[in-house]
Amino acid sequence: MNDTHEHPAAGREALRITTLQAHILEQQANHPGASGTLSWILSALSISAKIIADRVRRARLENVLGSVGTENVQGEVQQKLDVLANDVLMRTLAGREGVAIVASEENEEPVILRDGSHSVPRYCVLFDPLDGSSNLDVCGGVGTIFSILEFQPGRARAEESLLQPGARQIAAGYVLYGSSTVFVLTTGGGVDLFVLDPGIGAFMRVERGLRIPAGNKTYSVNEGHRAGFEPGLRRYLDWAQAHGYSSRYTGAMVGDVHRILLKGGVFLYPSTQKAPEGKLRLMYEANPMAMIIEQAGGKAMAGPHRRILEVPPVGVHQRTPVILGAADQVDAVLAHLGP
Ligand code: AHM
Ligand code: MG
Repeated sequence: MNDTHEHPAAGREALRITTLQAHILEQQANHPGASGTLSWILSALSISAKIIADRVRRARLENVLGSVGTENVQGEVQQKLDVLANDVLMRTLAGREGVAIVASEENEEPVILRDGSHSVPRYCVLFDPLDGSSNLDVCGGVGTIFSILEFQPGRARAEESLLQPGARQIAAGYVLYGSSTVFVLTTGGGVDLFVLDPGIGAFMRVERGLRIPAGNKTYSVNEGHRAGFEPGLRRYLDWAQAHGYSSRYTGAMVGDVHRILLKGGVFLYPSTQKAPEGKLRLMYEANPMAMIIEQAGGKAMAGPHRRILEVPPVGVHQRTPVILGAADQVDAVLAHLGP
């Protein structure tokens, strides 16, 4: 008699143990034509995240806090760990056959690793290696943000492949180096959450298909810039304060977006009189976060009528205003803005 029994974990996601690596292979199996190239790139990003997490944790002990005394292409002071994290990502991605071009906040020009004359698709990987790095000196949360686009062979200049609107992203994600290290990933079929188990050195899947909750009366914006905000945004802040809203702002977009993904609310980095395009970079900050937020049921806008994902890119380091979060909370902001 055949008396085999199905283990309860076969039917219940909560009982399964799934690493990021296994998750990536699972996703690949759902796309029968997939070459596995993208999976290799995601695995390089996961290894980079583990190395960077380790460096961030030991930064004070190894005396790698503080600035290197140089500025990046944005004219911002580079922290030693910005440079270190950038180097880790460059070195892991350089070894992956499927990566054609790498573009980073820390490099003025994209790095062309390989051309596209190859039988399988190749990809462009764009990233901010250590977002919010000024938080490092005070042990605050920092993160890595990445965006993956398909390389388009046959263009006059290889770099032109990078200038695709965010709606064309193949995958996007971030890693938050906080009280634990979390990896958030979307490949266009929802948003999944992984936590690094330091004991075994693997990212473990802890949640699938995240949805941003509605009804959280919290906004996240640097109110120190209020005097330079457009009148509609100042009206929104007055309205929110009169209606019992709270304010939360960590100074690292990754930390603020992660809170909003799990708890709701809205994050803003708007245009100001001094910085009409805002501060955040479209290609490796706003676009990947916008894809994640939309995949989790939220909204991500560059202005009253334009999704971030539809902003036409003209340069790798261009900036964009950002309003993103739970759909109800983004709508509340938009309702106060001018036409
Ligand atoms: P960075 O990429 O140089 O770290 O700058 C981006 C960061 C975001 O993480 C954060 O939301 C913002 O800058 C904070 O800027 P501000 O200090 O102007 O509020
Ligand atoms: Mg940044």
